[in-house]
Order: sequence, then structure tokens, then C-alpha cells
Amino acid sequence: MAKVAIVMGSTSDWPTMQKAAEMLESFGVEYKAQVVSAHRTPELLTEFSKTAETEGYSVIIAGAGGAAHLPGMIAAHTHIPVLGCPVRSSQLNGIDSLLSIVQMPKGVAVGTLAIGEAGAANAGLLAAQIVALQEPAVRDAIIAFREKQTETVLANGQLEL
Ligand code: RP5
Repeated sequence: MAKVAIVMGSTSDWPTMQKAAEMLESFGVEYKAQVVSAHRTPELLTEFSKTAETEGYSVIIAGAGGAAHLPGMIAAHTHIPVLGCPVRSSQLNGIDSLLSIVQMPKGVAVGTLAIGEAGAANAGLLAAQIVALQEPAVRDAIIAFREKQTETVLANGQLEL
């Protein structure tokens, strides 16, 4: 059963949100990805959010661009942790997405990541870290990833100027 849900406002968000999926796959964390739009499919948003716990999800990654109300509205319907990913928009370069997601009112939380692919990848990493609290194999995979990353930076750090 998938522990992580990846939802996004449009299929056009997938190239960005795929980075979250790839990160989860690298740690062996199962996920299910689908389009749920706050504005175009509001009833699906409500149904998805209210059934997320019984579906077995431990964390929800929600990505959207522009007037990005998806993460906040999902968080309004569930107590499962929601990680919000601002997708880079064509008009305002994702600043609109970021501001739409980040400034939640006190009492309803969304963990907001950076704009674009790095943020989506880190949403996948953070979701895996949450899953790792209950799954030692995922914990071990994350520790190995971090160690390898550090080794790579150290090995490549001596620049020949
Ligand atoms: C948002 O509007 C989506 O999350 C997407 O980032 C943006 C544009 O959607 P499309 O017009 O490409 O479907 O709801």
C-alpha cells in the first residue's frame, strides 16, 4: 500500500513533481500520483483529503502553480502532514505559487518547500524521512544517500584554479 500521495493541480505540473516521485523511488517508498485540482475538481479534492487516512497515506505531497490553493485546502480537510510544492509559473516565475502556499493561517499547517524541481525533490526526501520514522529500511537508505552525497562533494571539492 502506498504511504505517500503525490497530488498536483494539473498534468503540466508533472515534470516538476516527478522529482518528488524519483526521490521516493530511490528510497523504495511506494507512492501514488494523481491530478487533483483545487479549482477545477473541488469535490475530488474534498473526497481525496477526507479519505487519505483510510487509504493508508502517512504524508501528502501537493504541488501547484499560480493561485496554488491545493496544499492549503488539502490541509484544511486532513490531519495528515501536507508538504506544499510551489510549481514555477509562466507569468510570475513561481513567486505567486510560493506566496499562495506558504502563508498559512495559524492552526492549519503546510510544510512549504522551495520553488521548482529542487523543492519537489526535497519534498520527496522529507516525505521519505517521515516514513523512515516507522521503517528502518527507508531510514538506512536515507543515511546511505546522505553519506554518499557528502563523499561526492568532498571528492570533487578540490578545484584546480
Ligand atoms: C494550477 O494551474 C496548476 O497547478 C498548474 O501549475 C497551473 C496551470 O495549469 P494548466 O493550465 O497547465 O492545466 O492549477
